[in-house]
Amino acid sequence: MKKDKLNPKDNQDNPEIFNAAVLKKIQQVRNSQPSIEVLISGILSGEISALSRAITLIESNNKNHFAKANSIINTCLPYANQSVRIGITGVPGAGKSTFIEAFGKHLSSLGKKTAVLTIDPTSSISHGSILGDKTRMDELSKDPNTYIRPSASGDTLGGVARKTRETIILCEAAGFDVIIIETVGVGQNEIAVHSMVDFFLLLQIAGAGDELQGIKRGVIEIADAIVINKSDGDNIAKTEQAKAELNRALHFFPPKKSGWTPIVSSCSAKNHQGITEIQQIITDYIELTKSNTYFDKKRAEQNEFWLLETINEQLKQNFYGNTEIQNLLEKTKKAVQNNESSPFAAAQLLIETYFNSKDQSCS
Ligand SMILES: Nc1nc2c(ncn2[C@@H]2O[C@H](COP(=O)(O)OP(=O)(O)O)[C@@H](O)[C@H]2O)c(=O)[nH]1
Ligand SMILES: [Mg+2]
Repeated sequence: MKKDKLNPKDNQDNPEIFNAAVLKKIQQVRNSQPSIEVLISGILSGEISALSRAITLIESNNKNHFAKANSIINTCLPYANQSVRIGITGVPGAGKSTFIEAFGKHLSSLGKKTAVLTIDPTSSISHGSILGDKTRMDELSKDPNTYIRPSASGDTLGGVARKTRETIILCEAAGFDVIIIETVGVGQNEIAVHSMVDFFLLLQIAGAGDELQGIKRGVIEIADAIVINKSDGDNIAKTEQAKAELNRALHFFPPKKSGWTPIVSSCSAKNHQGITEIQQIITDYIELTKSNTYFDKKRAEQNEFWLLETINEQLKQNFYGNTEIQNLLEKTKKAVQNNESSPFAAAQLLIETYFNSKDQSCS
């Protein structure tokens, strides 16, 4: 049998050979990882391979990658902020991906560079296709002006959202003019996406009923435009009716801080109809909010939100990841269930134990 130099068993009698082979392998892997400087200069000159590698560092849960990712983001930050960030939400099957394909193609024809990021923490559960899902956006992915990046799946919403936000910064530094974030409408997602975009678009389908579309009052309240998709064939009449109903409903909402009145529109993403009108709505919004300073104010508020959100997220992770707390929490849960301790007293005890364990690890 042939000896495998990388197999320790085959090299027991000659550890030098084994060590040399391993060292060479490690060296090769190290050499294939570009330095932070190379990644940064690649991103700033719009190289997609550098951008993709840096995003992979952001998405990594490896502690060694955190510092690298942070350093890249901080260096790129002064070059970011120049884009228009658009959030698109709607139930699975509403046509978000089809719409983004049509919209992205249109933007590309105007010479604009678009990055499409998707947030879908549910994808790890459903493992893909719902109602003829078009997540791959085959046509758009071939467009040289467009970059499509699905989110890291199987993470917490907070984690996915933070990584997406950092990815936005890198895409902007790489020269993308428009950043589109697609998210599945499940309530919590929209709030996270709303706090990272300038314009929030809700995609609906006519006649499905609010219940089926999972549309909560809160989502309509944060939408800057509600677009009824699939306005084609037999659906056109239903779309017009739905538009009228939505317009009536919107009258009952208080005016927005942005000074913008939300617009109800329709399109057929499949037939590429109504797309230029939607782009005009977004352009009008950006013009208005830039002239009344809301645009910059909102971005500043979003930065503050993410500062606090990140602190909350990391404190929580550190607390629940602490082994002493994990053991105590299991016991405490039982005591609380059996009414042997009040939830508040038990929480207090857990938090004190956590801080004591931190004090000890610092001294
Ligand atoms: N008739 C019609 N079908 C559409 C339209 N847009 C999307 N679809 C179809 O609806 C299904 C779901 O679309 P998809 O873009 O994957 O929806 P998503 O889950 O919201 O991203 C697919 O079969 C699409 O071909 C449209 O404008 N008209
Ligand atoms: Mg989709």
